[in-house]
Amino acid sequence: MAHDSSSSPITGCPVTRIGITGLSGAGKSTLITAIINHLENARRGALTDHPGLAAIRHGRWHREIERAFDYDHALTALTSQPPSWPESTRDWSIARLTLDYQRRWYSLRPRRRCLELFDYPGEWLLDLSLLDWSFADYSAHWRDWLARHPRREIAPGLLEELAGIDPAAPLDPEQMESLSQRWSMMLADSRLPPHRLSRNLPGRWLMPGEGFDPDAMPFLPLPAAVEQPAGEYPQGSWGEVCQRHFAYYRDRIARPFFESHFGRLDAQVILVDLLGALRSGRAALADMRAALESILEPFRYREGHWLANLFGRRIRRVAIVATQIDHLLPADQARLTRLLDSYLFELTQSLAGKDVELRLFAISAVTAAQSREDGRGEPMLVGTEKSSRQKIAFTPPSIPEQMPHDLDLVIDDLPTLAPPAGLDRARPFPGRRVDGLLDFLIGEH
Ligand SMILES: Nc1nc2c(ncn2[C@@H]2O[C@H](COP(=O)(O)OP(=O)(O)OP(=O)(O)O)[C@@H](O)[C@H]2O)c(=O)[nH]1
Ligand SMILES: [Mg+2]
Repeated sequence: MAHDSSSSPITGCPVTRIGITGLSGAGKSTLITAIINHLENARRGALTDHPGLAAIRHGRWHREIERAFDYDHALTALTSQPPSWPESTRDWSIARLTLDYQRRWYSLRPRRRCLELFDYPGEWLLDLSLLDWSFADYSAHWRDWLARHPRREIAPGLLEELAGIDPAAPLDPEQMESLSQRWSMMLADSRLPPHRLSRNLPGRWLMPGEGFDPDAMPFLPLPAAVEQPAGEYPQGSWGEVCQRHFAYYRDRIARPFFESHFGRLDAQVILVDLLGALRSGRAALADMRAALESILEPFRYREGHWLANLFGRRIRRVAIVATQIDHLLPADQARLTRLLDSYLFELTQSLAGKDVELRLFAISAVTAAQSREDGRGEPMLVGTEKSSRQKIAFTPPSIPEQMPHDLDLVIDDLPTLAPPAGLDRARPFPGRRVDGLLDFLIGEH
């Protein structure tokens, strides 16, 4: 377990803090629920496959803290008849647990640690790239992204209209309002199927969180501002207003979030919907990988770089986790791990030898599909369809072991499943590799 001299305000025990993030719908809340359930059921064998976790006797979740992760609510949803997934969450929360460990043979002292799982939207993590940008950099990135497929088609004409704005001209409030609306729609559409793109900055346009209103201080990228990195614009002009609002967002909204939370994290889990991206194909895969590269960029900086200090100094372990692999046949689940490895090879290489240990996982937090054989002995999966609640049988697409270098890979669509019936808090939930992930994060080796 990571060594940490800070201690928890409620119990006085040493604390390990782990950030858990992923874009909306990646499976954060379900995974945190499954982790708590596994730790609560340590005595019932939920962790026995891992020697690094064998000393954990008991995990207890704390309800009584501020902004507590709503485990009660998630349990109610998952264990009801019929069961449902936890509700979507819109802001950050903390799941705090105390873990009681077996005493060491030479010691009479009971051992206890505190574990905090910090659940926050991945959309906010993506804003990390923006912390290092000027308004001209921001405009340049968006100029490039909007010029390329599929964003070009998602928002036809938007780039041309933005490019037509003279940053020195007085801002037209009506045009600003209509462009802001199209901007927000472009971000929302980019995130959804069929596109499933990841880099939808600024993150708080999609996921504002408490106390932020994107309409109060709107800004748009202005391609014509790219040529003027010094950015001296008349008062009230497009350039002056957008640049000022951008700087406010970067310095007063995005940065403080990282400053108050990141310096304290020991490990970070980043959930990715790899199966979703594979259904959308090359552009989604490329965008997701670029997003991961920019998030992990601070770990590549030399010691002393302000972004490295903010983010990387303390975090020693990073797990990139493909979720919901229960949608695949068991043999394909194993292949997906190798595919993830092949997909992120360059990223893993670039962090080798750095101060951070990066590990890739493919998991299912709560397994919702069971494998069976059809009449001809062919393997298939059965589960309950999420919206109709009908029992379904399906043959999932097979997964290759390697990612083509040009990312030219698409798989067929998959059904969305309801949670399995019969989940009980007092027994470990069925899952895959939740314990392996925990072992990487907190195991004693
Ligand atoms: N089959 C399966 N589906 C899952 C699993 N985990 C999550 N899902 C699906 O993914 C959806 C989103 O899961 P959440 O845990 O709410 O994801 P989140 O990242 O917390 O989402 P937001 O709170 O909206 O940001 C669920 O409603 C399920 O449909 C899993 O382990 N197996
Ligand atoms: Mg959630």
